This record gives sequence, structure tokens and C-alpha cells, in this order.
Amino acid sequence: MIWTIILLIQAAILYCILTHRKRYKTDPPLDKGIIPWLGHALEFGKDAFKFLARMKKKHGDIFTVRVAGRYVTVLLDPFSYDLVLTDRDSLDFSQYATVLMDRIFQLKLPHHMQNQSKVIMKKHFLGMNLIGLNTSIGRHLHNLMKAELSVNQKDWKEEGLFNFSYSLLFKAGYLTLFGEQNNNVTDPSKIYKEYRTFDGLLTKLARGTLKPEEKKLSQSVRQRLCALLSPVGGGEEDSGAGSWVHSYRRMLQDEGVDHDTQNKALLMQLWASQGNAGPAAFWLLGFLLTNPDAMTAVKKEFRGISQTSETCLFNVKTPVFDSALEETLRLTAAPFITREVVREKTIHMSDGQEYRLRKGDRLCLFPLLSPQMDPDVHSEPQIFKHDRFLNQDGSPKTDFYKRGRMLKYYTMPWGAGVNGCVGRQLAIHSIRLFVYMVLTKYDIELCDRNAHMPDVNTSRYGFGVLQPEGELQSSHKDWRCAQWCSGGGTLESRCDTALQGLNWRLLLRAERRLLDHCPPHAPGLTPATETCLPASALLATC
Ligand code: HEM
Ligand SMILES: *[C@@H]1O[C@H](CO)[C@@H](O)[C@H](O)[C@H]1NC(C)=O
Ligand SMILES: *[C@@H]1O[C@H](CO)[C@@H](O)[C@H](O)[C@H]1NC(C)=O
Ligand SMILES: *[C@@H]1O[C@H](CO)[C@@H](O)[C@H](O)[C@H]1NC(C)=O
Ligand SMILES: *[C@@H]1O[C@H](CO)[C@@H](O)[C@H](O)[C@H]1NC(C)=O
Ligand SMILES: CC(=O)N[C@H]1CO[C@H](CO)[C@@H](O)[C@@H]1O
Repeated sequence: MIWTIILLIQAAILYCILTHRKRYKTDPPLDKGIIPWLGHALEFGKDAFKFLARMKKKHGDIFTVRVAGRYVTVLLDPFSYDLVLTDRDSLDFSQYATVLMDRIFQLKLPHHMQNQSKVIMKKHFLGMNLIGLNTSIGRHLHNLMKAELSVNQKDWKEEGLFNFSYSLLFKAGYLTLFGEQNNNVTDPSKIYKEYRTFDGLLTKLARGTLKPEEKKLSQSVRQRLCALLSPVGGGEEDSGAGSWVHSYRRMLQDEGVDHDTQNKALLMQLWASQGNAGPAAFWLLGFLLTNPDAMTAVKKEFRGISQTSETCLFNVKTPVFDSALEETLRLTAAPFITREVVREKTIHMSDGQEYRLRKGDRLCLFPLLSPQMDPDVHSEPQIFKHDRFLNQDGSPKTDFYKRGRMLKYYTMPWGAGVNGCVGRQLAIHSIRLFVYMVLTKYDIELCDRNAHMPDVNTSRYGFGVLQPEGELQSSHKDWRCAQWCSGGGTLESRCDTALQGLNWRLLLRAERRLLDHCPPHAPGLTPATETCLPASALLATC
């Protein structure tokens, strides 16, 4: 034992000597942290936003930090982002992507296949084919919502707004991209459940910080997901010939990729395509529910959409909604844009300074910190303003300034440049359809009008759209009275209309939810109460 410790210490010292790094004048400010090798890894993993904001304050818009043995240069000057995003010679996207692919999905694919898969995605998710997906996602969303409301009424208790949004968009997206024209597709609820378990382990997988039991869990859940994504009936093509998943699998097969690896690649695509839209829809709904002005404006715009164009929502212009979504993503889209420095490169900063990036280091942009939450760009950046991206005349606002200079990147939820998000239009369309359906068909409101948005799970900075800390129902009492109802008017009148249509089930759930959470205020009422009035009586007590 003692020898092991001594050996370990010696190895650590040796390592420190070998990796000792001196700062040259042309290097960005260097901050190694006090812990050998690990450097700032712990703080970084716990709350990257807080950490990087502190570093920005200390060092400015560019600095190099040591994180788990690697030197990461963080660039926070949005005026220099283009230098990074357009440079494919000195900065490499696929190296780090390959590392993550291996860590998270245990997937190894040659570089040229990443390229090919993107070509296939572009073909299917942009232009004419995107239009073809429009009704599909709408139909699935519609069916799923209907099913959600009519079965398993007893399950509502566990359901928060986050799970509701995530599950519906995930399932609709999965059915659209992975199940279209395939009637025998795996039950999406099963996939969703497993996927959420996997999603919870994702950041730890990427950082390699899983505990032993989590490692086991991640392996088994990955296996189950791969099995679920495997085509029903033993590997034969069963999806429609024109579908994206068909083309993608075909490409992998043609490249001689084995069956196991194909499934892992599909899991990766499931993550890339379904991991962000649901959480984004949750934040948007949440912001609307906690900002009555925003809700009114969006509802007003939606009300202007005629029933006939509903199925073609795709073509309808909705600048107010678009601005609200942009604003939501400004606050919650938190990807790191990471590149490997494969050749020495000089970065010109907007203040005239020049810095040299060292080969072998990693370069990281964090658009959430700047421009998205930068007070020099957006006034009161912590506050949700649904019309932030609207001009006075109602047109989309695209001119934003930092220190008097107009910015190209004033918000950057989708990345940018050659590696920007391929699914952007599809994601926007899906979220819009979902919010439209929830707001116009079902209506949703908060019981407590002073409710606040939940806190962010700080461990997820860097991994796309953020998620709330825990589930809303259990951890945020303000949300427990979220009430589902239909139409306007008094509660009683709404109850009446709701009872006549499909929506009575929604109301019933609300009732049960309230009964469960407010028992002291509701003597004599039981969950078996099947009329509407007690709900309003209860609401008054919440
Ligand atoms: C709100 C939803 C979404 C957000 C915020 C989002 C964000 C992003 C970002 C920031 C990147 C760039 C990563 C980088 O540069 O390092 C990216 C890449 C990508 N996204 Fe999305 N995405 C969303 C939805 C989707 C959907 C629905 C799909 C597919 C249908 C999709 C497919 C992809 C793919 C394939 C890439 C990789 C592009 C490449 O390899 O160069 N995304 N996404
Ligand atoms: C990747 O695909 C693009 C076309 O989309 C092509 O121009 C480029 O040469 C390809 N790169 C590699 C490494 O195959
Ligand atoms: C999330 O929603 C699904 C329905 O889509 C439900 O089966 C599940 O129990 C919910 N989970 C939680 C934790 O609320
Ligand atoms: C669907 O899958 C089940 C189980 O894999 C199989 O028994 C059934 O025959 C399939 N149905 C069709 C229509 O392919
Ligand atoms: C925060 O996210 C991490 C990673 O996804 C997850 O393991 C953890 O359970 C989450 N914490 C809460 C309170 O939800
Ligand atoms: C607006 C729009 O493009 N709608 C199309 C959605 O998809 C169906 C077929 O899948 C078309 O018929 C619609 O015109």
C-alpha cells in the first residue's frame, strides 16, 4: 500500500515536471489552478459558467486554463469567433468529436464517415425534404398528446413540465426520424425512458467521472438502447426507402460497419437529434407561463393563424414566437464550441491584441457567456424579454452592438460555420408546433402567478440546451399547482367547456394533482372526485 502511494506521488511529480509549462509573451494569460494535473477540472465540471465568468473577470476575453491535464484556451470575444469557425486548417472539429463519441457511445467511426453522414443529414433535413417532414412531426405530436391525455391518468403525479415537454418532443421526433413508414417501430415510451437514464449520465460519461456503479448502469442502458434502435426483425431494412435513417444505415453498411457499431451510431444520432429540442420547449413554455405579457403576445399571434393553415404551420410567419424562442435559447443554449489546435495559429482580438495558440492545445468558445449573457451586448441579460429580438415595427431584430461595433454573432445557440447545427430548421419547426398545440388546443396556466423559473442544473453547461435542476413538481412547490384547463373565462365556465370535450381529462388530472398537493386545504375531497367544481374550489386555496 505504502509503495503504491509513493509510486503514485513520484509519478505525479514526474508528470508535473514533464508537463511544466511556461508562458510566453504571445501566449494568452495562463491559469493552471493549484491542483497538479487536474488544474481547474473540479470547478469547471461543477459550474462551468460561474468558473469561466470568474476567469473572464480576472483575465479578459482570452485565457488558457489547465483542465485534467489538458490546456484549454477559452475565447470569449465574439468578434473573433469567425476566425475560429472558418478555419479548418489549424483548427480541427472532428478530433474532439471522435474522443467524445468514443467516451459517450463507445463508438469509433472513421473521419470521412462523419463527413458523409452530414451530407446525408443535410439532404434530408434541409430544403424540400424538411417540408416533407412537416406533417409527420405534426401528426405524431397530435397523436401523442391525445394518448397522453386519455391513458394512464394515474401517472400524472410524477409528471412535471420538463418531463412533459421532453417526452412529447422526443417521442414525436423519434417517430418522425427513426420510425416513419415503419409500422412496427419500438414503443417510443420505452426508448424515452431508457434515453433519459442515459442522458442523466451523459456529462459524466463525457468527462470520464462515472462512479463504478454508474459505469455499469451506463453500459447496460447503452446496450438496451442499441437493442431498441436495432431494426425489428433481425437487421433487415424496415424503414421507408426514402427515410433518413434508411440512408444512414445504408451508408454505414456500405462502409462495412458491423451491426453493433451501426446501432451505436444510431444512438449517437438519436442524441444529436432529440437531446435539445425537448428541453428548449420546456424553457420556452416555462418562460411564457411566468411572463404573462409574453404569453399574451404569443397567444395573440397564434390566434391569428387560421385553422386551415394549421397543418401548414410550416409556412406561416410568427415573428413574436420566433423572438421568444430566440430569447429562450439565448438564456439556455449552452454549448461549448470546441476545436483541437492542430497547427499554431494567431488570434487577433477586437482590442488589437494578438495571441498565439499552441499546437496540441484545445480551443473552446462559450457563446453563452459572450455574447448571449454579455451585458455589453444585451441589457439585463438575466431577464427573459420575449421581444428582445423584435424591432419596433414587429420585424425580426438582427442588429446588436458591443462597444459600438455591430456584432455578427449576438446569439449562437446553433453553433455556426461548417459545423453548425444541421437540424436547426427541423428543431424550430417542431418546437413551434408543440408550443402552438399546447397553447391553442390545451391551454396551460400557473396557479401561482408569482412562480419563478426553476434553477439550472449547473453540471450541464457545455452540453447543449440546459436542463432544470430536478423535476419541477417535486422540487419547486410553486409549480405544483400548474393547472391544465381549456379556454378562457371563469374557472367554472372553463370546467364546463372542458367537460364537454376531450379536455376534461386534463382538468381531472389537474384536480388530482391539486388534491395530492394541497390536502390540508381540501378536507373531504378525494382523488375519486370526478366533477369539475372541486378543482376551482381547490385552486382558490392554493
Ligand atoms: C433546440 C434544438 C437544437 C440545438 C440548440 C442544437 C444545437 C447544436 C449545436 C450548437 C451544434 C454545433 C456543435 C459544434 O459546433 O461543436 C449542433 C450540431 C449538430 N446538430 Fe443540432 N441542435 C438542435 C437540434 C437538432 C436537431 C433536431 C437535429 C437533427 C435532426 C440536430 C442535428 C445536429 C447535427 C447532426 C449536428 C452536427 C453537425 C456536424 O457534425 O458538423 N440538431 N447542434
Ligand atoms: C466532406 O464533404 C464535403 C462536401 O460536403 C467535401 O467538399 C469535402 O471534401 C469532404 N471532406 C472529406 C475529408 O471527405
Ligand atoms: C415522464 O413522462 C412519461 C410519459 O411520457 C411517464 O411515463 C414518466 O413516468 C414520467 N416520468 C417522470 C419522472 O415524471
Ligand atoms: C412486429 O414485431 C413483432 C415482434 O418483433 C412481430 O411479432 C410482428 O410480426 C411484427 N409485425 C409486423 C406487421 O411486422
Ligand atoms: C444534473 O445533471 C446531471 C447530469 O445530467 C445529473 O446526473 C444530475 O442528477 C442532475 N441533478 C439534478 C438535481 O437533477
Ligand atoms: C406547408 C407545407 O409544406 N406543407 C406540406 C407538409 O407535408 C405535406 C405532405 O407530407 C404536404 O402536402 C404539405 O403541403
